[in-house]
Amino acid sequence: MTGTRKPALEGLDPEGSGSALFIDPPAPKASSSGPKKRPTARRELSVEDYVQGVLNKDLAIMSRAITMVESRNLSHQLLAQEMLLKLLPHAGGAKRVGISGVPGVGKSTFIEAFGRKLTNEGHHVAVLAVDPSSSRTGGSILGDKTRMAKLSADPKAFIRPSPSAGRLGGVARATRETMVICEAAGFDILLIETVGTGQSETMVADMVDFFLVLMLAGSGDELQGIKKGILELADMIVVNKADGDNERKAQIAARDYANALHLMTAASAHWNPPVLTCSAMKHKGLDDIWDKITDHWSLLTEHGEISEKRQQQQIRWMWSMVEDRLMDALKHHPKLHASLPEIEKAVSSGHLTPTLAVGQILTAFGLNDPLKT
Ligand SMILES: Nc1nc2c(ncn2[C@@H]2O[C@H](COP(=O)(O)OP(=O)(O)OP(=O)(O)O)[C@@H](O)[C@H]2O)c(=O)[nH]1
Ligand SMILES: [Mg+2]
Repeated sequence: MTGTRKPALEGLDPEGSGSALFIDPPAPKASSSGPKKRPTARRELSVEDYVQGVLNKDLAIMSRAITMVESRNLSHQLLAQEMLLKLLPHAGGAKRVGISGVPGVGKSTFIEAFGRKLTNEGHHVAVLAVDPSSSRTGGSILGDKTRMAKLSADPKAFIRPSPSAGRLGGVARATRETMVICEAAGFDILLIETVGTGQSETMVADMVDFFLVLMLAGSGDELQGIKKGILELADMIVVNKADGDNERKAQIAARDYANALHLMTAASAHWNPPVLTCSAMKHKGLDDIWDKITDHWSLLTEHGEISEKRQQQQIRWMWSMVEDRLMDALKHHPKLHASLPEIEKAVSSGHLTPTLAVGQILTAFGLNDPLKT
């Protein structure tokens, strides 16, 4: 770390490869809500305009700042990084909660109800999403804003759809940087929604303080279908749709999940992930869920675990970006681009050992082959 701004910005990826790969950044107009929206003539804003706008909680400028973060245009990326450096000292003040679950589990319904509960209690809630497959749905798993009609119109809430489809790393980077903007703007609760599919769940779990997994009661054998990894990520499991005829089934499922969790070693010495039930539709169980999240926050803060978790997340994130960028540079290296298929063929047919192939690849990339030095 040099402490000066310029070197920090030198690491930008000029082509946006390995990071922001957005086909069509969402227009700010479609995704902002709130009281300070102005019918802006779209003049160019300086870094300082963005920083001041965000700090003043100007939602229109905040939206534009997020668009800069999502852009693959190099000058936008430079501007965004400079802005983020200035916003960072003002960030970090929110509780960051990830919310995951299979399609149809009720994520949108839950966030609408839960978000409203929180804004009614005086919180400022930002809802973001990570959905790398979102091109399918036109840019967003939060496209179904009808399910969040009240929250969308709530002046204490800010809903931002997932960045358009791109590589998961790029989508996740934009979301992380958007979190900085939302926190600097004073949102004290961030809800990060993700689809219940392996990799994006892991990504989101690694950018939040608390990872909540919504589940459904099934036919009694749900534990067979549950992905093992998800139990390791979850800070809490909530069985949704515990209403009407389904209520009893939900209770039984909750007990089964609790038993399964019991067999696992908890990620934190101070927290055993609880299992609750709720009905997002009937607004039942939401208070208990929030109580658990705040209990978790207090306990882990008390033991210094939140700040440590965040520090580790930042470091892991940096390395994962380094890996992405290096792999990208390697695969697109002019000397390698053409020869990689041949090398792969030689390895698969047994004409070349993988170790020797690695040597060839590294040498072509300009690095030393350890076997030859
Ligand atoms: N009975 C009942 N139905 C619910 C509840 N929560 C959601 N639903 C219904 O379940 C369906 C799916 O809800 P969504 O909120 O769209 O689910 P989602 O997880 O956001 O789905 P995707 O956006 O497709 O991933 C809708 O028909 C909801 O009305 C609940 O608590 N009880
Ligand atoms: Mg949804």
